[in-house]
Amino acid sequence: MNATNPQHVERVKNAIIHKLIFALGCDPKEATTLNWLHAAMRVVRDISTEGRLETRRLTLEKGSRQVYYLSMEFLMGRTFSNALIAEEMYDVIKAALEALGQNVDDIINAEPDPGLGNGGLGRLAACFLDSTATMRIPAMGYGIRYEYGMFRQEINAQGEQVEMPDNWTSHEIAWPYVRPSKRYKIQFGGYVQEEGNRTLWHSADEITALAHDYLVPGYDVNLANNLRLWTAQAGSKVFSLADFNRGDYFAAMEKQNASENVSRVLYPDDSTTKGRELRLRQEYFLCSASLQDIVRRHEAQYGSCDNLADKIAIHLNDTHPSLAIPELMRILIDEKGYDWQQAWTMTQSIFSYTNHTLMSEALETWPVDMLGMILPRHLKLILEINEVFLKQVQERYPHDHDLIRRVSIIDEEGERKVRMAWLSVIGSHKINGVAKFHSQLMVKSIFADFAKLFPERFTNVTNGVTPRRWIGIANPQLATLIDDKIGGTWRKDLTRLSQLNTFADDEAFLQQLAHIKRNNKQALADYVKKQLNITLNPDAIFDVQIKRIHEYKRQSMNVLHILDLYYRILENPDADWQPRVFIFAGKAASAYYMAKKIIHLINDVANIINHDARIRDLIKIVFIPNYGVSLAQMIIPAADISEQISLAGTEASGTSNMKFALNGALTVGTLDGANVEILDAVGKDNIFIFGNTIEEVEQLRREGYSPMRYIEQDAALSHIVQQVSNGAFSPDDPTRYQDLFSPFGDYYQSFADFHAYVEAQNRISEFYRDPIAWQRAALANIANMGYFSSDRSIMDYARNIWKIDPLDDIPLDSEALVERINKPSAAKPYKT
Ligand code: 26V
Repeated sequence: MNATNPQHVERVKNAIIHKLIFALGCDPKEATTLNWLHAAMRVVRDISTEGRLETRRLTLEKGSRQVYYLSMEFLMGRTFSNALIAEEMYDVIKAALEALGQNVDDIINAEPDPGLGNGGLGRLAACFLDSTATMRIPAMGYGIRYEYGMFRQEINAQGEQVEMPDNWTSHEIAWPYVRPSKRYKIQFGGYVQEEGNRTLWHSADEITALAHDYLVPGYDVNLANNLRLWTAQAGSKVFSLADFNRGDYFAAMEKQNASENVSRVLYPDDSTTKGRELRLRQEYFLCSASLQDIVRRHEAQYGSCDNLADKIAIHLNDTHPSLAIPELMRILIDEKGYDWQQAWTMTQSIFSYTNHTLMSEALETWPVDMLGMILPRHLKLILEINEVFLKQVQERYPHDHDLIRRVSIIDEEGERKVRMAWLSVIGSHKINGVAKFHSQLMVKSIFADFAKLFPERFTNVTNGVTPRRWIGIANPQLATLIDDKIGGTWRKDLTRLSQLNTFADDEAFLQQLAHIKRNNKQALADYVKKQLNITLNPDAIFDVQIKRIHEYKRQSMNVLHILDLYYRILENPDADWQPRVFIFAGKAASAYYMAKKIIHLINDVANIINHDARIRDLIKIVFIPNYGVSLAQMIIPAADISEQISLAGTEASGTSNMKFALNGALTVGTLDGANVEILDAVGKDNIFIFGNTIEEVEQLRREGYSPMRYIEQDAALSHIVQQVSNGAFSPDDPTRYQDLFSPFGDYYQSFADFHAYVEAQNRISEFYRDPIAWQRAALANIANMGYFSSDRSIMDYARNIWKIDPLDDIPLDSEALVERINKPSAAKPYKT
């Protein structure tokens, strides 16, 4: 569609008015920004819907294999801006809205950003859905439509995190299709009974899962995939009309509320897996609804499940949906009548699993007793799977009893527990890590025994990010500059960015890059001024660490460097210091004491240094509250420095590291996660790598790591730790940080890396003095990020794990598209 064609603009304008009146029942004279947003969304959704119908038609016609991506989290970000870019309607909608007296950017920003995830794992799922659609891979995401997503973070006057509910659904009407006909019964509890060679599950409770479909349009392909999110509705057994008629409204509603709690709230905790029954119910709710839906769709097309394994792949985004393995077994055996071995062969060839963390405390286990109480049929199946598996192991290694103990799905030490990662490995034909380094460590550490048993199952797929959102939407000026220089094909083939390498000595081009960065920094400074009333100097180095707050990510080491700089400036005020702005954002799990303390420390330190007249604004520290996808889109393009400073061996991949580099920030980072591959891609002169290697980290651990040793050797470090511990930054509560930099703690070895980190930071300040050299390094980052597109990740999955070919390419015709606006569908009818 063409914004310079007045007929197109007129058509779209009329379509928006039409939606406003007839879809939303709203008078244009009284319409609010949200009303305009919803009306414009509906116009774009019509186009995406055509793409969706086309995708289904092609999939059915070809009998294509398709993949189902099961994830407890999807951090989709705002929908409208993404759909505008995907359907190439931004300009025409902008012009139409302008003609209606509306500003497109205000309308885009009025959309709430649904926080249906914790962090990297959830955002990765969203980038992947975008890439499946763009790469023409038939795919469907399945998740939960939590009524309350990730909490909204506020920072109180004392500088502490406060968690507020995020009721994001209150205005959500325009994008999803609610599917009242797509309901499934989800059973819980009760007992199992053997009847001949059949097992009957007599459940105790039942709730209903209801589907909400969110279209995910591909970029420039006229295809769309679907994200199906489930909400819980109380089953008919639950609402007691008798109680209600008696006037006991509380009793009547109580049971209903209890069962609908299953989709009430996202677990905001990626650090621990405590015995949380509701979380287990949520996981099963997702798995059962999705598996029932998958099997129904397959049978509708093929009449039986005999060829299920030929036609579908199911991918487990971490172990959270791993109950899908016994759930498929249950459906195939109990409902479809397959024998155990047939069902198991199908199951193993259908499932694949991605591991996203090596941190032992994040590896899920469920107490056997709890699982047996909530899902007795599934526990029985898991025990059978374990028995068959252990028998095979015993045949291969008859004398290795310790191996049997280690690989058993049931952890028999202490309270008996089901190890969900083991179940996922045993039930899948492929298991992957998320960066080369992580995948190597995975088979040497947590999965070493399994890698010996099934070496062919383990592989790597390095993460990636979608360039449509992370340049196209987040950094429109950079996108336009790249378009001008090399054309627009990089949006679908990010390796084309390498053509930008030819501009490395083109000073005019480098200055354009600098100019765009300056504009993005100014825009962020304006936001910070407006929201927090803190003034940032856009000519300072913007040094950014934004991610979940976690000890292993070492935000506190970043603070140690800030304090080192602070004391050095105080000591030598007249030296030629390079001004720095330190930007932090990120949420701490509500029960994670240390992470919350780190946020408090950042704010306490900011409060003192920002107001210390002797510093003369050479340092500014800002903690931007309520980090999420939309904030990331604004902060990342404004960064000069990307902090990726986790202890080597702890960060599985990282994905913000890719987004920053793609937007021309230079990384200061350890040899961890995908940093290792970013180093290879951009070259050692264009990245600041520091700190101990994994071998050195392990060596220190073996020796008995002694933080005291570093404090004794380093007067500056010793001074900083003393000051913080003695309350120099918390005069109202001098003991507040006594336990933070304890010389007996430091599990993540910040003290050991401190010196190297400060040196790397000093090199950065020096390097920044040469703006041309800096921009050349920034360009080397942008131009060499081609590999880190999620399109490449998805094609790796499609070829090597899911075995799915792309659908045929259908060229877009802009005239035909504009004709479709507010007209009945041109696509042929299909069955879902
Ligand atoms: C665990 C749990 C436990 C139960 C409560 C809710 C919850 C939520 C998340 C997790 C595990 C989080 C694992 C995770 O997010 N890993 C991150 O995955 C990114 C994508 O692969 C990767 O880039 C990050 O390095 C990795 O930390």
